[in-house]
Amino acid sequence: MARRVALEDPSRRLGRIGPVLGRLHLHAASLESFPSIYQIFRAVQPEECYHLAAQSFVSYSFDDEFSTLNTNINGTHFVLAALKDVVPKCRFYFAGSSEMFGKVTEIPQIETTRFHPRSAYGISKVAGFDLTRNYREAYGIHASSGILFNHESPRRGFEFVTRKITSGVARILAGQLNELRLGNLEAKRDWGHARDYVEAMWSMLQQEQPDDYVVATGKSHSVSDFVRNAFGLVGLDPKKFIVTDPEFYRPAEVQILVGNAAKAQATLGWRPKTDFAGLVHEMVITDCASLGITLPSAKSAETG
Ligand code: G4F
Repeated sequence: MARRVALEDPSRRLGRIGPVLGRLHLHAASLESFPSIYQIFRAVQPEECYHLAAQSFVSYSFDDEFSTLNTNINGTHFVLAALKDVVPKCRFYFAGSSEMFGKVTEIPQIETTRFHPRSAYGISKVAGFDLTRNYREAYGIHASSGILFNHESPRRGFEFVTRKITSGVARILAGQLNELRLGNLEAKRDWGHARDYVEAMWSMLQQEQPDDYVVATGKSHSVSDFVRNAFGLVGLDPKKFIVTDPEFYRPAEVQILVGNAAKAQATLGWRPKTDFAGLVHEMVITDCASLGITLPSAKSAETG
């Protein structure tokens, strides 16, 4: 499903899924329009529905709480309500988030860890998670939530810190940038590869019973660690380029996230295949290649 504005300008708006566009049938609809979602369910009669759409940039949710809450909460409600009416047998996946844990009450976080979201985005994901559980319990929908920790890839948006760093490294090498401005370097995240995490999503919908699962690597690294690894790969000294800028600090920060995916491992047989060093390497190498810079393909030694 894609908004009409995106369908009309695919090279700009859908560029990141360019390589698979030919294998997809995109339907015009908007998360903000219940009728448009309803019509798609009626036309497609899907067996599985992966609801990943959202205003997903945490930082932006501080600038515009209203549209984040409206789109994310109503959008999830619209999808679930339409699914229940039109295709109640359709299996449903909701993209929950480790941001729901926010100011964490235990380390590592598991499915039963109490939620304490720290942003409108996190709050909207808790609401979506509760809606999903309630549709499962009240209406018998096969509805599951993945509580996914940060998952990255070379297709990550440039505003997220991982891609900001790896694209920054490439631009510094290419002589297009001489400093990289970042916010809180001490924040820690459990970063995995999106490629691995979509397998967990799919796997949840193949189970007989719907349920909720943490999907994480179990290892946490700071933003500084990510910087050191990415710059280290190309032999640059980050101290010469990184500038901390208050503009990129958040009014309420999630300091540390680290998940325990034991349940996903036991029930789904899921394990991440790409480690932190492999992820950083793949992102740096891809961003460098896009600017015509070739790096050796050997994996980095993980630091930090
Ligand atoms: O890359 P981020 O913007 O991702 P964040 O906020 O952790 O959210 C991502 O992961 C969630 C899962 O936990 C998803 F639900 C969500 O949709 C999204 O995909 O920021 C990561 C960390 C933060 O602590 C932030 O304060 O990096 C810190 N950071 C430091 N400097 C920065 C920057 N983040 C951004 N975006 N830009 C900076 O310059």
